[in-house]
Amino acid sequence: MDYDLNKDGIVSENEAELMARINDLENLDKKADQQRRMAWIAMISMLIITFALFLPVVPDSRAEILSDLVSMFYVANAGIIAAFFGVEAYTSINKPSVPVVNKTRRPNKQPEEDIENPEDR
Ligand SMILES: [Ca+2]
Repeated sequence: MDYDLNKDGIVSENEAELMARINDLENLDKKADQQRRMAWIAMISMLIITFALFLPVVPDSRAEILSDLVSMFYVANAGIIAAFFGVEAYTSINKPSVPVVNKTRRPNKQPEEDIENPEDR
């Protein structure tokens, strides 16, 4: 990735900070995608194993042997799904998903901002 955004040959502190922030956001995005994918796989695999056990090709004896394993599988996958929703709820409470800057921007504040900036006069 090119860190010299304005192509002046120098990576300034602002550019480095901005790129670090962009990298952090991209990593958070990838992490969220991965967690969402894991939750989907956990849900879908629970459905698949349930249907697979009721297929006629699976003998009753094998289903009986697997019953302990399958019940553990359900608990583990339910744990993944619960953790996913728990983390989603926790992070949405503690920090806004949308940057605060966008929420507090008020277009009717323009005249006051001009007064505050003496260079504009
Ligand atoms: Ca630069």
